[in-house]
Amino acid sequence: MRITVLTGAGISAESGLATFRASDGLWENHRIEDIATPEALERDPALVHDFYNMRRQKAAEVQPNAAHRALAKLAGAHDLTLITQNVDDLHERGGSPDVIHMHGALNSALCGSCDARWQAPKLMRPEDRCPACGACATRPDIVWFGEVPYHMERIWQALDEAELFAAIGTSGNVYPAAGFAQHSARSGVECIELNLEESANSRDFSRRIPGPASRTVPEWVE
Ligand code: BJW
Repeated sequence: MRITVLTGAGISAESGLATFRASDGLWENHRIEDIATPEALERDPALVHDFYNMRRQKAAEVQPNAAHRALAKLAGAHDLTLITQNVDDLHERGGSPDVIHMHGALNSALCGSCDARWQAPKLMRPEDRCPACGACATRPDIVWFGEVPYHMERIWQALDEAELFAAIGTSGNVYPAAGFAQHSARSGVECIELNLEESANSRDFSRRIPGPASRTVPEWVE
């Protein structure tokens, strides 16, 4: 069966990574909408680098959970396209062979001048220089608000070819990902939501499986 799965911060919550919109999901009193922008990097590069340095360090300390591992198992049994909004590498470390990171990756650095990419060091600093062109314009390889998410062509194709779409642990607040269920439902594709709570777009799903991902995802995959 052709299945497309979208994951969000909720799938990594039980591994110990904070979600964005929970009451404890703030960064030094900043909303994610105020810090995850190119303008924020320009305004206060040290603050933005600190945010991603902290998250890179935390992501390296935690382990994939049963939900990440269950999706790796699903890939072995079906034609699965796994899209994540998450910038951690827990899907890869949980055994998933091919993960589409539509919002980028913490372990990658990007040159804002020449678009070169390289392995991010543990601590990125505003004064770091690009190894390719030498420009002092390095940034985390993350898709911020107002920027175009990565791999969109491949994603729309996977959505159009899927027989089943599932969204796991995402609040449905951020587009274009928040529109995937509606897009799929309009083509008659069955849409399933696995989430601790109702999301902003729960109405677009024909079935909801409530509960923590570490329980619901392995049960759903079985
Ligand atoms: C559990 C659980 C457990 C917890 N088990 N579940 C007005 C209308 C429509 C759109 C716009 C608009 N104004 C602006 C826009 C566009 C904008 C947007 O959507 N803004 C909104 C605020 C309205 N979007 C963009 O700018 C995007 N680009 C774009 O649209 O380009 C145009 C274009 C698109 C396509 C083609 C061509 C052109 C870019 C968005 C970039 C988002 N970046 C971020 C930060 C960077 C990454 C990072 O730092 O990590 O990505 S924002 C942040 O939100 C992050 C996440 O990936 C993303 C989604 O969050 P997520 O994963 O849903 O987390 P939470 O915390 O919100 O929810 C957690 C969920 O888990 C909850 O539901 C819990 O219940 C659940 N949960 N524990 C199961 N144990």
